[in-house]
Amino acid sequence: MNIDELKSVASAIVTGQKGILAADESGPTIKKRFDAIKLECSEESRRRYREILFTTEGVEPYLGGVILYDETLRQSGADGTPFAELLARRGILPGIKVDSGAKLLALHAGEKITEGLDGLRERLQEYQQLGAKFAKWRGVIEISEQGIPTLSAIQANAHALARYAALCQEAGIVPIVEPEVLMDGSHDIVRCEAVTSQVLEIVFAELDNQRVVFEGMLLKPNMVIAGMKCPQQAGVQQVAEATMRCLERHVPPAVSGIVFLSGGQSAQDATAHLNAMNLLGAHPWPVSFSYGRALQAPVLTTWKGQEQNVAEAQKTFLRRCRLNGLAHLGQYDSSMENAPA
Ligand code: 5MM
Repeated sequence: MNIDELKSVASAIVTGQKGILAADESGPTIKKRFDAIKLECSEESRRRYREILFTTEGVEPYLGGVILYDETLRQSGADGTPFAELLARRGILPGIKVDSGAKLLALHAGEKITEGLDGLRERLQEYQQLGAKFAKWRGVIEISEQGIPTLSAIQANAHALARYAALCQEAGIVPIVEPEVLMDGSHDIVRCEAVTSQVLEIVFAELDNQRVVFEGMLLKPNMVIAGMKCPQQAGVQQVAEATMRCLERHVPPAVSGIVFLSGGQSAQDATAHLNAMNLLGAHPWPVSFSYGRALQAPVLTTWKGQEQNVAEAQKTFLRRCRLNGLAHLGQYDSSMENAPA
């Protein structure tokens, strides 16, 4: 492991206005997204969709990295250039999702554990040869009335995240550690902050136990936000303050960057929250984005799977990248949403 190299890759991803496009939807997830626009989900339609995103002109200042799925890392653009190379040529680092998904945790009704550690050392070597510079693993923590999350489920997920991160650093790949406290449910923002705090505490203790070097990793957390079914939804400022308070208390300053997930927020909310956090003043780490749905949902509804909509879909994608890049600097304003492209 070369710590300086890991640190320089991690920092490059979040430098300036940059953040990450999470385009690592697994087969079932991308099918769900295509079903919503009534598009057949085939290897070619998935390839074409990712090509539209990756060839959008002008996104370079705003994207430091793109997270790919195994299939996508092996796919190429129309001219035969592998996607990883196509992105790297534009100065956008290719990354890879390496977990194999959240499965039911035994003896823990309603809770999940993310799997994928078996054979990971060997897979990382192959991914590195295919051009991946960083990786991602997502642990999922649900909040519900019946004593969920349990301490043991949090510990199991934190341990898996730490084992994954250690294997990545051993292979010279920057790990993105994603412990996602889901925003499904009716819990309020106070409960979200308490659970997120506990999760981050345990995750960083496990990372430390496994000797993960904080400077050579990125954290991909949820924002502290009320559950989608909670009658009291918090305002933008409240979300920003609670999230930054929680992270500043529980995330070591040595971590190279924070790249939030959007978790089901609307595209505009995710941008507004990021902006408000960056307006709160200096933080110990760059505070940026690693959005999936908040970058892609408007693109999919514009594209609708039809070639005649490609130019408009790319314009939509560029706009969301640019607005989130501005939010990373605290320079976004909601009036920009209606300004001409
Ligand atoms: C893009 O979606 C990623 C993969 O999801 P599945 O494993 O369920 O197919 C997902 O991990 C994503 O990177 C994060 O949840 C962040 O995406 P959002 O949409 O929450 O910003």
